[in-house]
Amino acid sequence: MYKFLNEINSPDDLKKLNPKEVNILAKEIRHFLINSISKTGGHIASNLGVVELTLALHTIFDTTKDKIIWDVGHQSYVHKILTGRKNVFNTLRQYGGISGFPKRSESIHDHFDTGHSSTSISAALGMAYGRDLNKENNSILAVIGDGALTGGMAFEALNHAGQSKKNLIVVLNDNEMSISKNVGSISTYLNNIRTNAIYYKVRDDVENLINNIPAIGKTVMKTAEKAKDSIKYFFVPGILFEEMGFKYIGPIDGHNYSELCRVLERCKKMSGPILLHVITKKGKGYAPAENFPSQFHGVGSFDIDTGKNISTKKSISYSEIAGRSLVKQAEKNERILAITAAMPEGTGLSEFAKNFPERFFDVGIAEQHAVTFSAGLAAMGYKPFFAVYSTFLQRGYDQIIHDVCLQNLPVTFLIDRAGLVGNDGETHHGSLDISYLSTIPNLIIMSPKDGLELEYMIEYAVNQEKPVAIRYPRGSAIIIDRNMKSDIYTGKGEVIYNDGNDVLIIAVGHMNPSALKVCEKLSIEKNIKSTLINPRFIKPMDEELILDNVKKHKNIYIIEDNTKIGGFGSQVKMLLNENKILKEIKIIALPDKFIEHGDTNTLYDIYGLSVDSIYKRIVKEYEEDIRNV
Ligand SMILES: Cc1ncc(C[n+]2csc(CCOP(=O)(O)OP(=O)(O)O)c2C)c(N)n1
Repeated sequence: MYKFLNEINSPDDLKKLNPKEVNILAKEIRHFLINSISKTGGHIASNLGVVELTLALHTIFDTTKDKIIWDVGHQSYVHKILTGRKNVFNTLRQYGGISGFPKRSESIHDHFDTGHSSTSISAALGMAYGRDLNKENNSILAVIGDGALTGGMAFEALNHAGQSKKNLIVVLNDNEMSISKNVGSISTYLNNIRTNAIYYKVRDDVENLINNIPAIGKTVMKTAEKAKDSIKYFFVPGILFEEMGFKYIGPIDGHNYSELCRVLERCKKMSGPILLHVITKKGKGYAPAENFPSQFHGVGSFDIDTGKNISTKKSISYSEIAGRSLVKQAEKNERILAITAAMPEGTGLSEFAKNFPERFFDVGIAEQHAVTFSAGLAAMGYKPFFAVYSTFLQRGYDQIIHDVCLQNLPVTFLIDRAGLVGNDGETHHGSLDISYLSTIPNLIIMSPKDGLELEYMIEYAVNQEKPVAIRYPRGSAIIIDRNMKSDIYTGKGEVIYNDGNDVLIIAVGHMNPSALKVCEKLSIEKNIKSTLINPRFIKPMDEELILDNVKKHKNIYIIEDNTKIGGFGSQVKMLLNENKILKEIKIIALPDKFIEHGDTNTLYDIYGLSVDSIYKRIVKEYEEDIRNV
């Protein structure tokens, strides 16, 4: 079907093509990407934007020895296609298939695993030092987007790299977008360079002209340079990077393959740290993605003609409930503020941003800054709510401890995507947060059993003068009982099912709806009678409720979608130990490993957290227990 793509099985095959053929190949790759991602879902817009850039990188460099680090890594699909993974591309992000991010375990062409943003320059610089210590000779490149450049790590790395004088190429892929429109002063700065690109061309021509005037030309230019700051700042694009010790090259057209090859070849021969500024268009070549790059950042399966999502219409998500509840609270309390680190849509904050633009802050991909920024707002008497994915909050760990909890400031963390997130896999699962948050003094940690309870918890948080964390999962919200009134203000957990004392289940957060089904099934199919507790509070735990019920039961299970180490279950075990209660507690939780990518239902099944697997385990152990009595 594809004249050139069919023959591409490694970068060596690409190197056989002439520029005209590569331009046809670029079209074929776009067609292939759109078709394939329309079925598997994935990060389409970013990949359509880097087709020519990736082709040029693989033409000029040899990734069996040269190292390219893809920041975030969501834009590495073209790289995957060119490096021998085209024939398994239909397995992208599926369980057992290839990952949506670079993986060293997947290919010799992947040199560093990514998923979280802004790491590439640090990793590349480390590799550059390693290369030189080894006395090796190869090129090392970091490909970083303008969005990822808003992350603090990127600046720390630029600061170090600029002084290091190491041979290192930073390719800045500037498409003016993060997931949403990019924010911040660096973004404005890049925008100025872009809009002045024509002016710089004129400037180069004038400079050449003056230089060529016999006798005085060079002197005139030197004098101009000496008058430094004002003139130089006016004359040199990318002066910020130059002043940091980089050689700035650009801006160049990121969709012009031949130009890219020419410039990359030049960069390859230069020494010291180089910043190559490349301008691309997110979604290039597919109108719906070009027109709506945010919506096409990450997609499920979609109809190619219309661009419409074809997965079944889901009910309201936890993120939407969180966003709407916060709007509701903010209407009553003008001290409520909302903060996001570049994820206004994903975290459900778009409506808040629209309703209260002056009380909404998108700080860029800067979670650590977002936490301390929130602490500052709280210190001024405000009620900041930082909505953030569980996995990305890991970035702000010390800030939660040092800047929020140590000072007992009333910042609320709305922790979205807690638990397994599915196809994005290892780098994105929110499987550690109960463990990493529970150790922090002063922090109230809650997890709602359903969408309705999430609303109550947000209202509860508004009324606390302490730090609060509320963790909830990705996807459609379940409502167990619309009429259920919450007595959350008592600070207590609740019994949500009780038809006897054969088995006790304590389920954290959204494990409750599954546990409820298990209880009903146990009763109907096996006549095993059970009690189900929703603890609501992970910390401080409702010790009384738990101890009372533990005493009444023999078969006790704790279910949580968090790693078993340091999770809620291990804290209950500690509680029993401290109270000298010698009872076996069985923890159904995630194992101590990084969980791979795949559909969440498949993963829940594999790791024993689906209704079916919980039910089977309890029945098996219960029946064994009866036999052994
Ligand atoms: C630490 C962290 N926070 C948030 C994200 C979510 N995220 C994934 S891609 C992205 C935007 C990246 O923008 P940019 O680097 O410009 O790449 P583009 O998609 O525009 O090519 C964000 C915010 C992340 N991957 N890592």
